[in-house]
Amino acid sequence: MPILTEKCLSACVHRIVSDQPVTDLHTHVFSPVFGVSPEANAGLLWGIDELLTYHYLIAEVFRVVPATVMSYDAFYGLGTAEQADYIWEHLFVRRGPMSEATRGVVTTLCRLGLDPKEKTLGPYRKYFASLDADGYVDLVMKLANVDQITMTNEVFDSVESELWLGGADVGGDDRFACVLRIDALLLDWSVAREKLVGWGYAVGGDLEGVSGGDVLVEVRRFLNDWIDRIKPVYVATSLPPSFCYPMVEGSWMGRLIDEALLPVLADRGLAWALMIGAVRGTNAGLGVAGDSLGLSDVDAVVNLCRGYGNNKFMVTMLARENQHELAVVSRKFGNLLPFGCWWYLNNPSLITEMTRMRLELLGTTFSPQHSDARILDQLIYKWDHSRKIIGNVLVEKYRDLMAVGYEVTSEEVEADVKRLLRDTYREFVGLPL
Ligand code: HDL
Ligand code: ZN
Repeated sequence: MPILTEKCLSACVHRIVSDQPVTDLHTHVFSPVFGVSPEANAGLLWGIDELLTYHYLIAEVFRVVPATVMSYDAFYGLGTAEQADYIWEHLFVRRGPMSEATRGVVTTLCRLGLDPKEKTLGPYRKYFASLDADGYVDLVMKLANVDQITMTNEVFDSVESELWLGGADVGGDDRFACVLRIDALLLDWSVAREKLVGWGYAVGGDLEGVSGGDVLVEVRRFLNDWIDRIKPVYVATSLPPSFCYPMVEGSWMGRLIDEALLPVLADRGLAWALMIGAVRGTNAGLGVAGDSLGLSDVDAVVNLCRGYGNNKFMVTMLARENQHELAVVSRKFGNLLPFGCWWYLNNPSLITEMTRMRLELLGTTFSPQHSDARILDQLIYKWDHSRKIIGNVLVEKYRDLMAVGYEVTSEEVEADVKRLLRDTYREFVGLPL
C-alpha cells in the first residue's frame, strides 16, 4: 500500500478526487425523455443559451443593468437567445467573470475546448448545434465524472405529472434517478388537494376529526401510487425558514407529516430530504431568480429525527449560520444525513468552511456536495469547482495526520473519497455501492 509523502500528497489526493465518480444526489437536470431544449416545456436544458439564462445569472445581470433601464417584464419578454445575448454582453464582454456563476460558464466553455472570450455567441451556438442531446448527456457525465444524475420530479407540476400519467417511459434511462418532490402537499394544500381530486383521490372532505382521517388514508394512497410509479431514491421537500416541528397541535401540515408522509416513508424504506431555508419571491419581479434565504430552526430536524427513529432524514439548510448546529446534531442521530452546500452556499469560500467543519465533526459520514444543476452543462463546472475545494480540504486533514507520524496510504484516501462522493449517500438511501 503506497504511503503518501508530503511531496506527493496534494497531487495524489487531487488525482483520487478527480478520478472518483460521483453520484450527484440533487439536480434539476432531466433525462431526454422529458423533452429537450429548445422544445417548449423541455425538461432537459442544455447549450449556451440555457447556460447563460440560468436564474443566478439573470439576478446578476440586473445588478449591472438596473430594472429601470431594462424592466423585468421586458427582459422576460425576450426570447431565450436574446436574453443570452444580453447577459453575455453585460456580464462577460463588458466586464470579466468574477462571480461563481459567471466563472462557472467560463470553466464549462474551457473544459469543452471552446474559447471563453468570444464577443458574440455565434461560435458557441454553432458548436452546440453540432451535438445531439443524448450523446451530450454522456459527454457531460464523462467530463464531470458523474455516474448518476438525480432528478427533481415535482409531482404537482403539470408538465411532469402529465408525462408520467401519459405512460411515457419516463424512468427508463438508468443514467438518471428519480426523486418525488412534494412541496405543495405540505406547503399549499389547496393546490395539492385540487390536483389530488383531479387524479381521483377522495381528499375533498373537511380535515377535521374522522373525515380528516379518511383524507389522510387517501394521501397515503397517493404517496404509495407515485412511489410505485416513479421509483424515487428519496422523497424531497423544500421548506421555508419558518418550518418548525412539532407543528401547532392539530395543524393539517403536521397531520400530513405524522399520519401520511412519515408512515409511508418508513414502510417503503425511503428517506425524506428536507431542504430548509428558502424564501420564495423576495423579489417577485425576478421570477425564479427572486428567491432568497432565512435562518431556520434546527430543532425541527432534531425533533423529527428523535421522534421517528425508523425514518431516514437527509437535510440541507440554506443559511450559513445553520451549518454548525446541523453538523453537531448530525452527530446525535444516525438517521440524519446532512448533505451539500446548497444554492447560496455553493461558493468556494463557504464550501471550504463547511467541508472543513463537517470533516472535523463527522468524518466521512456526510455528503459534501450536490450540484443543484438546472442546465446539463453546469455539471461540468459545478463538479470541477467542488472537487478542487474538497481535495484541498482533504489535503489539509491528511497533512495534519502526517505531521504526527501517521502514515497515509493511497488506499485510505481512495476509500475516504469514495465514501464522500458516493457511498455514504448511496448506503443511506439504499442504492447499490
Ligand atoms: O428548491 C430547490 O431545489 C432549489 O435548489 C431551487 O431549485 C433553486 O431555485 C435553485 O435552483 N438553486 O440552485
Ligand atoms: Zn434544487
